[in-house]
Amino acid sequence: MKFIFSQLHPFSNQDDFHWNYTDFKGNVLKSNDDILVTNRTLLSELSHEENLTAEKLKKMIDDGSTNNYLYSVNDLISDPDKYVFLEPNSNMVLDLRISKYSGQILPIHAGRAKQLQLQYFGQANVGKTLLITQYSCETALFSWKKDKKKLCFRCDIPINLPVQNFRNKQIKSYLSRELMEPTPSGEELLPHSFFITFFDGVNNSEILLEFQDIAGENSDQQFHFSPVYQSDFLLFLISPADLEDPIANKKLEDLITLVDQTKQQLDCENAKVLVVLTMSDLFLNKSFKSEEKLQKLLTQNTLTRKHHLKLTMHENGYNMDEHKKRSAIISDFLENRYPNIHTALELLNPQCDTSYFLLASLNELPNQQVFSKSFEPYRIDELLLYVLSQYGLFPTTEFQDTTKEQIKYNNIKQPQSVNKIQSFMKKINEVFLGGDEEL
Ligand SMILES: Nc1nc2c(ncn2[C@@H]2O[C@H](COP(=O)(O)OP(=O)(O)OP(=O)(O)O)[C@@H](O)[C@H]2O)c(=O)[nH]1
Ligand SMILES: [Mg+2]
Repeated sequence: MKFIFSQLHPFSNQDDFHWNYTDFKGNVLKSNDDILVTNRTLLSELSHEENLTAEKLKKMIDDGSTNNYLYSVNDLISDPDKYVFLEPNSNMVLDLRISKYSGQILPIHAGRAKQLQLQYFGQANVGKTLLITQYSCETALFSWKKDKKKLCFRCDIPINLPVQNFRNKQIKSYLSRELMEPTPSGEELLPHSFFITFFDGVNNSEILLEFQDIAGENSDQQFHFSPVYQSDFLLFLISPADLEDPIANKKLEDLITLVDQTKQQLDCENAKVLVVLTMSDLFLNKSFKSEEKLQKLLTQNTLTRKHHLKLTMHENGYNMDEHKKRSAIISDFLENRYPNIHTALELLNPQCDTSYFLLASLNELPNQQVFSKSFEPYRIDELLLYVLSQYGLFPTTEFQDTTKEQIKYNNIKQPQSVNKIQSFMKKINEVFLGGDEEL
């Protein structure tokens, strides 16, 4: 294949990335010295038909067995500011970049756009993987246009890679409406990466947004070098079961305290904590009926589904007044009902300005294997739009007449009748129904 560079020049070591990129193991990549390059053909030859994980790649790099497959950029020719390289002897184009330190294949805009990391966190079964995967599969929800303003949200992971991974498997499950397995603790969790551009009518801004998952069972084993403490936002997901079950509640309190202590030890300025209550449908249960303000919140969705999910509430920009009101109600609910958890959470952000969200990926109790085709998630848009609005990548609307906005709310169905089995649902049964009701 012939490859044409506009200004051929030998690559220089001084060429740094425009922005640092932190890979999924927490290594900070600063320049082309931190990467190796390859292409899809070489990768598939290297894999020998086996599944090629980042860990395997890293091992091969360390063994020196990738020599004819992965190249150091010093030996190559490149075009300044472009992240595609040419091997001068064979004229081979090398357009995939790999972290030397972790074996991760990098997203297209790694080093080119500012990276924003959203680390999902929380105990097992709170809905982390489903929510991350859902964002990956519902990107159209976040592609938005109003007047001259425009938000584009697109996948940044190189397409058609000759590798299988957990991320792809989860996406397949979601699209076929199958429930996912709990994330195994040894699983390789690569980020879901998106390149986001926002045109505000005058200027264009861009960002490389990455969602990072974690296996819930490992959440209390994240120490100083974990990406958990390098991320920009720590999204602390909490399920109703975490709160109501006394043993899970104590475990949650300990986990929050552990995060607080580690942040203190690290003097960690990153990882601003956002608190996310998940599975909002379970808050409609009778044990929460006395929480009137919370119940009212649960009747108002921001999304509707025709064929695709669509924004209703925040279609003109993120409504910050509404956000503050809702956040205060959720905070009060936690303070009154679970003061131990609330106090611990408030201490996580030094200014005690924690924002609280309430959402549901499914908004219904799934049966053993599948969830319904027409399921309507509850307010999943808000978490992401809030983060984007904090970086000027989505407009905010403030001091609006929210009574007008409320007309646009989409009323929520009551939770559907529940089918049997599945340990997760048994647990829910024990916590909320006392374990004696027919599921
Ligand atoms: N009722 C209800 N169940 C949900 C909702 N969202 C997720 N679930 C269920 O919660 C269970 C756990 O979801 P996951 O996304 O696998 O949870 P996780 O936090 O990744 O769990 P680990 O991987 O073990 O850490 C699954 O069985 C989901 O179907 C929801 O909105 N409502
Ligand atoms: Mg998971």
